[in-house]
Order: sequence, then structure tokens, then C-alpha cells
Amino acid sequence: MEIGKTYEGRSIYLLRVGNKTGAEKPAIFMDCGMHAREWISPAFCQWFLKEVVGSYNCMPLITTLFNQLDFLVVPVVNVDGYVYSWTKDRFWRKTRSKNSGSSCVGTDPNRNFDAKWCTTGTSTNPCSAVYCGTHAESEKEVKAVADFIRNHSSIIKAYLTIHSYSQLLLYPYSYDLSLPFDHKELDDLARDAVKKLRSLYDTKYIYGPGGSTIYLASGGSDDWAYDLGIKYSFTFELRDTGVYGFLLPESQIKPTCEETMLAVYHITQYVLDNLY
Ligand code: 720
Ligand code: ZN
Ligand code: ZN
Repeated sequence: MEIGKTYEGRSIYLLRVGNKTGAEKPAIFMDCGMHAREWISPAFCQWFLKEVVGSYNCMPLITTLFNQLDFLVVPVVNVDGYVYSWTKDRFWRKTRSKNSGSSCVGTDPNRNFDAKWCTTGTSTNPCSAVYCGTHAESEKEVKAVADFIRNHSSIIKAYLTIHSYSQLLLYPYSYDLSLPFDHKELDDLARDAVKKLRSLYDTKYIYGPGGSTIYLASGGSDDWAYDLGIKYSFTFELRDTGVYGFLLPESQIKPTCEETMLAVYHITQYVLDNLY
């Protein structure tokens, strides 16, 4: 389905994958392509969908999974920025909305959510790569994602947002150094998820609360989702650690996706075993 349109009028799609049982089941929400230049992110959502749809019936684990929950996947949130990064500027990060009184374009969607909006690790300068926008949810792309999640907040049990690069698994908070109520549980879950990920190709991930693990940054989607009541809220930063950075070579797409699948499956299984 279409959850909204971008600034330039493109459709923002959400795919629901699961067994139709009649009643709405618990769901895991995942988005990719919030930042334009992080190309491995949309690649992962696409891989994930192919993998879960293709494994249905042949993998009993997936079949049981599908009977019990739905995956709600937005393969590309920031479609305008993503297209721009393919056609004009490979290192574009933000949306493509015009800013009045400035010739600089775009807002950072991951500074535009309503979570202590525009207070830290962001900028009020439209020319900045981390510009927070004129108000929370000023970006149509952010509004579309936030509206969908709000409208389905009773069924969404986990929120996963896929970025690159740095090899990190982050949980709230990033908007300040306080720890979420569930930090012990989130920390254990993150530890186990990165352990699973590492088991395939020995890719090392660091995990922890965003604020102390990378940097303070308000207006992030993970903090917003958590404060809305979605306990299992994580930001993935996929490969690599900076050798290629955003220009991750094609040869690493498949291994990156396969190892990340293990972490996402682990979180999914955990959520199913710990429904709230
Ligand atoms: N709310 C958590 C790109 C070199 C930089 C990589 C913050 C997430 C973080 C994700 C991200 C970092 N995307 C951010 N990079 O929005 O800054
Ligand atoms: Zn619905
Ligand atoms: Zn990002």
C-alpha cells in the first residue's frame, strides 16, 4: 500500500508480509532508505522481503513466524533523496524539500521526528546535513511514517530502522544520555542479536544506547517510536566501518544482507516470545 507521497510527489510504499488470518496480528515495522546515500539500506529491505517471501512453506520457522505476526516494511522512506543520490549527488543525505529564505535544499528526516525535536546534535541551518526542519514532522516522508505507526501503535511491537555505515546496533536514547526504562532488556537483546550477526562472517558490531555509543541527536525515529510505546526500538548501522563507507562495493551486498537477516530474525523471535 501507499502510506503517503514525497515532497516531489513520489509514492512511499509499505509492504505487509504475513499470513492473512483475519484479525490484525502483532507486527514488526522496519524502514530503510531514510538517508539517501546509505544504499545498502534499501538493498537490505529488498533482500529481507525476497528472503521471507521465498522461504515461506519451505522453511518451517518462517511459516510459524508468518502465522503469528506481520512484517510491515517501507523499503525506501526518502524516495526523492534516494533518486537524487543516483542521478545528481551520490552523497546526498536529506530530503529534497525547498527551504524558504535559503537556496539550500532538504531536511534530515532523522532529526525531524517529534522526540525532543531540534534540541541536540542537529542544526537550525537549512544548509546543514542535519537540519531539523521548521517543525517536527515538517517533512512529508516523516509525517507518512509517523502517521502510519501512530495508527497501528497497538499492533506494532518492534521498530527497526536501517542505516549505514559504522556496524552498530543502537537503542534509545539518542536525544539525551538518559537510559530507557527497558535498557537492560534492550541491551541483552542487542548483545544477542549482534552475536548472531557475527556468527556468519565474523563482522563485529558495537551496541548500546545511541547517545553514548555514537552521539547525541534529537528528533530520531527510534527515540520517537520508543516514547510512543514501542519497546523494541533499534537503529541498525550496517557495514562497513569506513573503508568504503557509503560506497560499499557490490561484492559486500549479499554477505551484509545475510548476516543482518540473522540479527533481524533473532529480534523477531525474541519479540514473539515476549509479546506485551
Ligand atoms: N537516532 C539514532 C548515518 C557514518 C553516519 C554514518 C541516530 C541514527 C544515526 C544514523 C546514521 C548515522 N546514519 C543518525 N550515520 O541519524 O545520525
Ligand atoms: Zn491496518
Ligand atoms: Zn542514516
